[in-house]
Amino acid sequence: MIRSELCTLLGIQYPVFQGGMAWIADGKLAAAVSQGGGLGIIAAGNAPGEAVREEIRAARSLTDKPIGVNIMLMSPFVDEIAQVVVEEKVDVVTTGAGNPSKYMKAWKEAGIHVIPVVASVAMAKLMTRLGASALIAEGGESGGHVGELTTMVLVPQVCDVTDLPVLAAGGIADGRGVAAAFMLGACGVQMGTRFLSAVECSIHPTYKERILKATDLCTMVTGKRLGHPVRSLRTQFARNYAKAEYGGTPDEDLEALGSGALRLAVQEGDLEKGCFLSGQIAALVKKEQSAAEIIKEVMEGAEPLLRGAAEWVK
Ligand code: TUI
Repeated sequence: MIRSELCTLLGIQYPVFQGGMAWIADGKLAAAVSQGGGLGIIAAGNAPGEAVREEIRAARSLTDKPIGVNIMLMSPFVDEIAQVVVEEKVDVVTTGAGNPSKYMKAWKEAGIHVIPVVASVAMAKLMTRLGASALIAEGGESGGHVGELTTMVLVPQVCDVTDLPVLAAGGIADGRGVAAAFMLGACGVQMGTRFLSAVECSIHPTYKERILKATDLCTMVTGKRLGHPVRSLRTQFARNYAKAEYGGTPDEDLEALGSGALRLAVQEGDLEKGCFLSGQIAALVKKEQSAAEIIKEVMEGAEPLLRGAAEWVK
């Protein structure tokens, strides 16, 4: 069984986080992941504070294990969500798509473990100085909002500038990815795309089917021109968006094209107008399974690889 300092720190069985996927990671999915021994994370996304509070309570009704909330820092509701996580005494806050500095003191005083996603060495240093409990080094193989660096390049550089536990994210969906992440210096992983196929993940059947049928070149990045690069499945929507982006469509029209697109993918399975966020590793996601089975399979898959690594040394 693979355990690391993250397990002791957070009181979890396996050093596996489920990524905070906007519109997708609700209380039900998070509770299933936590019950399965990982850390389930509710995504606040662009939802208002009270909606996030309801999901936290839903998760608490399903599990007594630790639960996290991911706060997307570009949300218009970020201030009220920052307060809700304190009032609801969540165990862990992860942050994404920005700099959480101004909230960290209050979260720490409330006894919350703050574990930011960092996409650069500078952010890793800053978050270490401000008292984060651990860091998530997320490479651009991930779905959703992406940074410049790959997981392979980012993880060892982040490990070099911090004494905190580091989780690797982006491009991990099986035991090989976990073993590789540990070799790079990480002591845990965060997976998003792999959990899209979880039985407890309530996305539209079309979304699940597209993930299960995905191949190696199935994703693309759009949104660079507006400064919010996002990785998604190469659907009709993504192709149209890219055409508009590189064809001189005005910024306001481009914003309008993207507005509501995450919800349309997740709830309606709308291939024309929906944005189906996915990591590059989708092709490795082959069947629907419970969250608990996913965690067990991935972590048990890493064990023989890590044991066998010694064979390379003559
Ligand atoms: O946040 C994510 N992934 C996301 S957020 C999201 S919702 C969204 N909707 C519309 C447009 C954009 C996003 C969908 N997927 N991952 C974590 C992540 N954080 N990746 C990269 C970063 C990051 C980037 C810059 C973290 C910190 C950062 O700092 C910038 C600064 O302020 O210096």
